[in-house]
Amino acid sequence: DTRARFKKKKAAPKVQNETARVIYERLGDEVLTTPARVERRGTTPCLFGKGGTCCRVCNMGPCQVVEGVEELRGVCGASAATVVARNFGRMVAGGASAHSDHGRQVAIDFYETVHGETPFEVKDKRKLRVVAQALGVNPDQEEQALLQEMAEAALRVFNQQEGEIPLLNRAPEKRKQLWRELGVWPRGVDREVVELLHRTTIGVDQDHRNIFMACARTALADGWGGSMIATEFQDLLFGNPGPIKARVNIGLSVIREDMVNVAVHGHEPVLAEALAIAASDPEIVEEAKKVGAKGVNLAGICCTGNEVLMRRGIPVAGSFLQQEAAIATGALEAVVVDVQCIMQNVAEIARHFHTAVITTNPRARMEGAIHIEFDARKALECAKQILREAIARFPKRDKSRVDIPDHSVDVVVGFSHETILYMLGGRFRASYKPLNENIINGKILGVAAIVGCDNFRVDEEVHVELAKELIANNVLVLTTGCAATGLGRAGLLRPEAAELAGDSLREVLEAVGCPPVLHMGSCVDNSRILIAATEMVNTGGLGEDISDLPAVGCAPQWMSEKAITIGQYFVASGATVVFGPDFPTLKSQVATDFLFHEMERIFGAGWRVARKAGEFAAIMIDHIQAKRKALGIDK
Ligand code: SF4
Ligand code: MSK
Repeated sequence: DTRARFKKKKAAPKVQNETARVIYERLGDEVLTTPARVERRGTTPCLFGKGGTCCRVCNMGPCQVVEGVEELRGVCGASAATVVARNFGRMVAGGASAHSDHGRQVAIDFYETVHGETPFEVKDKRKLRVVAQALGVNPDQEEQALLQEMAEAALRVFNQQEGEIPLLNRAPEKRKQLWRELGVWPRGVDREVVELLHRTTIGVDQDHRNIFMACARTALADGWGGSMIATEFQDLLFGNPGPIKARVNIGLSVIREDMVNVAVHGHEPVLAEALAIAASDPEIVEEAKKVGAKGVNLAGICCTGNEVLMRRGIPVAGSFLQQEAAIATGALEAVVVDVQCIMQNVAEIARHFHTAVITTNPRARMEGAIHIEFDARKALECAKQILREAIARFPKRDKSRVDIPDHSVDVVVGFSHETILYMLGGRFRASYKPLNENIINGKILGVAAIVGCDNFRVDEEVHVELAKELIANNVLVLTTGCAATGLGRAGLLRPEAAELAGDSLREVLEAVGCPPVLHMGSCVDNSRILIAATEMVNTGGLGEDISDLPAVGCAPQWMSEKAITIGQYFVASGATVVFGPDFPTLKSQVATDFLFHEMERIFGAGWRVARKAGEFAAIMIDHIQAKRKALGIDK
């Protein structure tokens, strides 16, 4: 039977990531790790599910639908294109709700902060007026009134029922006109997500084209709404990232043998910020010393890691792929989690060590975890309570089981769009013109974004090979999310990596001391890429719209629904994206043609799919060359 089959297979998992591989090998069969689960399940998941043609939105199904076979439509008569579009729409709604619920929490934290209810304060005063203007708030008013009005305007982005989300006004004129003509300018995040879920229930929207256009509107609500609120208000509260040196990957300077180690894992930085403050509190340091440690050391995982890396230089132990491996070093006293990308297997791995898994958010609890609820209004008390739980675990650490492979690597991070403007743009003219001039004269061929997750079902680190190929061809690479951590592990976030770039890109990078791959933050920070692209048009004078730029995005190892939403908001904003190693619509040619070709006609950008690094690079470089030709700058 299935159970016996699963048990019989011995784990010999393929692991793309060297650090994780070393640790997993040491674990052997002791614990059922995620790669072992992949191995035991086999390599071929359900093809209907994978290709998007399994419908289970009503109880007459599930219906597995085959395109072009009349008898194999859904019981209700649904075509493959409709089923695929509905499933895709539900992914977009899921992804948008995740990032945007994060954004909403940041807006609430900001509201409470400006009303004096949290220990935080608004750190970035320079950016205040820029964000106020983007929200349609009059920046020329007394600061406290301005802050309160901004807090209310930020919350309205989510619950507004009619009208337009104001942040989209930042986009180039031509794009705004297009969104209005197409009727895809989102009204409010909540309305768009709920409407998309409604449309994709049984018996509502049955035109795949209409569903895909609703996907575009919902995704725009996320990118230019919820995610942008998250990015901008986190910057206001915790500071705008600037260039900072740090370390990534598991290693002795990241996970410390002589300290209480606490991994912060998830997405919303407010918890990690509070933990960072509490970790240096003399009272907490003293308590750590009493149990024989030198103090409390924080290390990041996934996007919480990227947030504190960008702003505080706190090291990142790992991306999504390394969450189990970090625990299996045997040296983590606690993994503190909030929301998103925390695998349930984390609790299973932790059970074999002295590590406490501490959930902190009422939206995300886990079996086998301790729950200490985090409330931003009592941020420091909560953070200290969490750290005390970790400190209490330190004496239980079994030194004979501690093994920390020393693979950590130096990185330079903190490339917010303001930093890029300063370093590669006009330091004194505050414009992207100098960057654009280097694009026009061909020193920089174009710009590519490598974003998104890493994925246990992909055997190789596609991000790394791809980035090397792109920079060798003089393409400047921007990165966010777990892809950024992987590129850091490979040493590509160091200025010295400029030596891997083509001659002309290297010349530009060496003049300013930039790495060839610029870490722009967590996955909500893809909104920074939207702003950078907009600024290249608005202040840099390269083309009239984002779709004119020699720029392209990709998510070669996407895993989360959030990546699909990100891809869709890039496409609707005029940036073509390449996803891989597969795509959730491929079992309907009709639906896929719409996304890959018809969207290109409508938005000037479409979706593509590739598997291997070389295929990604070829598609992306061809796309950049085609845009250069259209701009008349192909030399
Ligand atoms: Fe089947 Fe139609 Fe129900 Fe979907 S909505 S499960 S295709 S009957
Ligand atoms: S954490 S969404 S695995 S990037 Fe943002 Fe990483 Fe993807 Fe989660």
